[in-house]
Amino acid sequence: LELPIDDIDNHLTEIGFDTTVSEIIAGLTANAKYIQSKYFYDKIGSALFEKITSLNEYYPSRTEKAIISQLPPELIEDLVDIDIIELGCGDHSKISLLMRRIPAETVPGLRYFPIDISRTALEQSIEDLRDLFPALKVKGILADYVHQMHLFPEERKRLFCFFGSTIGNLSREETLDFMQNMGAIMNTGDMLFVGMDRVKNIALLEKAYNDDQLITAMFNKNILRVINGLIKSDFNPDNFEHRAFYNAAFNRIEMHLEATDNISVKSAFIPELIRIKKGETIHTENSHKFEKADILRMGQHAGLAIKNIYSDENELFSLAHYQK
Ligand code: AVJ
Repeated sequence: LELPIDDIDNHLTEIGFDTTVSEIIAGLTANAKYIQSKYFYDKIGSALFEKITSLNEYYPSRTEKAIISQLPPELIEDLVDIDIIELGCGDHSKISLLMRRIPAETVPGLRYFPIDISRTALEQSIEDLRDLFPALKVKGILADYVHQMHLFPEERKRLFCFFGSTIGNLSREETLDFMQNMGAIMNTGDMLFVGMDRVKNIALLEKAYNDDQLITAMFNKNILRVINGLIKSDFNPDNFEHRAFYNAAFNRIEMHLEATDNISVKSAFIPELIRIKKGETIHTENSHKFEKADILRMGQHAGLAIKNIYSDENELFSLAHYQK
């Protein structure tokens, strides 16, 4: 199978700028204000997130990496002549750990398709992967993997990788829809790895989103700069404080930006001002945590078999292995 190398297919144009603008403005003018967390990841946001992943308090990344490095050899041996499709590649560190385990003679038979809505993240991933594994065929897909599953290549057996507990950003309902859609597009033999952060001690969870160096606070506030660029608005991030806490009713960390004053913001796309009262918050992220029962239910809902759940010894984090 020959693949045009060296490129990124851009499918974001199919979503359209108008949709993006009206989606953002709808969130900012709603009763309970919100910004979707996918807007965190511009160049600066992606760099800040990468910094978060190496913080002492932020256990998920290093824990998941350790789990990937220790996947059983029998599983790795099966990864021959397949397409590896990574949803939301972010930085390439996790897929690199997996690739490093694959014998060099097998690598030319693999194709790697990172899919992300961030061009920066894609370009960086592709460049780094090519440096590390010159024999690997790589092609980036610039797209929203939740809504554009029809773009996944389907000529060969596939391993879908959804690392990093990114799935935790979806609502419970969206998660089930996502799993059901994945189950529907997967063919017999296709595999799905999903990284999931687990329900645990609340103090440990809250500390992971309130680090001492305030990097998470910067990451949270940066979303206002991203929004300023997209809807031509004049948010001043200094008018907001970072809030992150565990919501036990929903098993999730919530991040908010709390206004320290009464604020009015203008956007070039709407005539009226966006008004935010002192103490009011803009909800920027939900990061759901999963019980073992959730992991099993998600497989059942998708019509997928649960081959295994790989976890660290403290069950801080799990990598679920589903298969059709
Ligand atoms: C990339 C979505 C997994 O929810 O933990 C990190 C993002 N937000 N610190 C998460 C994040 C604040 C992260 N995910």
